Amino acid sequence: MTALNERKVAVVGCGFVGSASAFALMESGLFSEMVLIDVNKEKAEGEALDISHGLPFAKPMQIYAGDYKDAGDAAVVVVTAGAGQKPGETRLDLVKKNVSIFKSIIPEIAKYNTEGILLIVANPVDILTYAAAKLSGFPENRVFGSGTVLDTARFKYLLGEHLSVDSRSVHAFIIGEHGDSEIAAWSSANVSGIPIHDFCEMRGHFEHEKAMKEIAENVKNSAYGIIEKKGATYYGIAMSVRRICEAIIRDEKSILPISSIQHGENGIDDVALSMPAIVGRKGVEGLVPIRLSDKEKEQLKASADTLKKVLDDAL
Ligand code: 6V0
Repeated sequence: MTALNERKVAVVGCGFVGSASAFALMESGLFSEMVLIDVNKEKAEGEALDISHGLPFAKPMQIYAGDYKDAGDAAVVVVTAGAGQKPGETRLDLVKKNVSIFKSIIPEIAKYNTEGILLIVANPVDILTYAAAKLSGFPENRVFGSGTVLDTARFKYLLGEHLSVDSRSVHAFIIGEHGDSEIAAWSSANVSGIPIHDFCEMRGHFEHEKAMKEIAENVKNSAYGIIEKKGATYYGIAMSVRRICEAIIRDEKSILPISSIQHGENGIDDVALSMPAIVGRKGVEGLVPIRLSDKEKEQLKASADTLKKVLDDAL
């Protein structure tokens, strides 16, 4: 068993998402060592060099391309390897390809690293988080997915724009699948403690139903729109990866909607999906039971059922 280096991160998969995440992590100053791993070693080497050349403007660290052995002492292993969505494809369409890639990657990681945290980013992230937990044999608190952290950021951004207020003062979650069945948890949404509808009215917006529908649809379809225009999404997820790593490494116990295996909460069992959770150095330290309306609970259950069907077919 290799002792962990608390200041080391490994990024597996150096495509758009992996390289953007590596760049964001370099800038974060959270780590002093980062290994990049990709089946295409040259790509990993190229990214490591390119990102290293920014170091004189950031904080010193070692960045290099390596293999799974080099990830043995990483405190966090970020897994972005896998095919991305093509225009028109859903995240669930990626299941077969990416589960098969995970069957080769995860046991390799777990062979050398037994103590670190596995942060799953590749899609469909909920299915792959479940698969990674089973394939690694790690305790479940140490295997979780970026889940709806990105969708929640999109939600806050859009609400911030709609209400002309700093998106960081918006408290609202997207929960469930990171994908088409996700749910905007409106009933608990607020701006600095003021219920969302009250704040909307303060800002001169009174057509709540219409605005809620438009904003939730916009969040859900964001990735499709970006992929249509530029072929992939990566900056938003890179910042999400950075934020999650920050919560872990600094033991912040921040509440983030990561994807983890559920055990009976809201009547959902043995499937990974996103609910707000406390994230710290031990990984997932507990779920936060935010208030949900009966309709939101039903939608969450339906989201879990969708994922469960895919899981049953995929694993
Ligand atoms: P990409 O640019 O095709 O990069 C994928 C990388 O993985 C490539 O460099 C491949 O060489 C590498 N790879 C493939 N197989 C292996 C393997 N067996 N071992 C090691 N490396 C391998 O895709 P992109 O970076 O755009 O997307 C990566 C994944 O992230 C996809 O599944 C996306 O759908 C997913 N995203 C997840 C998001 C989230 O919110 N969770 C957001 C955006 C994309």
